Amino acid sequence: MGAIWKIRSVETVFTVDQLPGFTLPEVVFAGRSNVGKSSLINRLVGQKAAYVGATPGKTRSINFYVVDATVPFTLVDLPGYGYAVAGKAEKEKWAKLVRRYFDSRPLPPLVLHLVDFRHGFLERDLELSEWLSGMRVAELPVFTKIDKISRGARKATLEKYLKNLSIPEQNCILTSSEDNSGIEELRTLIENYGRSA
Ligand SMILES: Nc1nc2c(ncn2[C@@H]2O[C@H](COP(=O)(O)OP(=O)(O)OP(=O)(O)O)[C@@H](O)[C@H]2O)c(=O)[nH]1
Ligand SMILES: [Mg+2]
Repeated sequence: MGAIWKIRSVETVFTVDQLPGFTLPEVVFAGRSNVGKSSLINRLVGQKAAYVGATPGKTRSINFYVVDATVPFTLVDLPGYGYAVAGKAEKEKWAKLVRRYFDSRPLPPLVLHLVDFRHGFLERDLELSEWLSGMRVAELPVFTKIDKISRGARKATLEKYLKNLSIPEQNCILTSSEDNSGIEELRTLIENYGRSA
């Protein structure tokens, strides 16, 4: 068990001028709407800090959670990528805000790209990866909702998703906010990043 995490403060950002200055190493939760970004943050911090909903597009702001741990860091909850119902204007607003967030950081944050384990990399995920790499932002895949796939099928499922991608299997973290799978592993990864950044 890692040390207990405690949220020191929360900042909700809707516009570019509200973006907070960089103070601590940052870990970003990116991924399409409804993939489970907010649920995973809640699990990691052990409290219901982020708003979770059954309909996509729940998080419309960038939320910064400053966490006190052995070494403090900030968790950054991005609004879902490509919220299905959002129109063109809403998408452009998303892109502008998120781009300005990345541009404003002196250190590239650790970006966790959350991918639903029931679906693997969908078109929208590939689009997000391309968009991030276009900004020279490196990402690490974290699968969510693995409780939806039976244990026996997980290895083959992961292999299938990674087949045509240059991502080593050992770099992937499989998580569930439902049954806590992979949560400790992810906590350790984040703490180590916080220490080394
Ligand atoms: N079974 C299962 N359901 C999950 C898991 N994580 C999230 N969910 C459900 O998936 C839905 C979306 O979760 P959120 O955490 O709000 O997803 P999000 O990525 O923050 O969504 P947006 O803010 O809309 O971009 C909710 O109904 C959650 O209860 C999981 O690990 N397992
Ligand atoms: Mg959310």
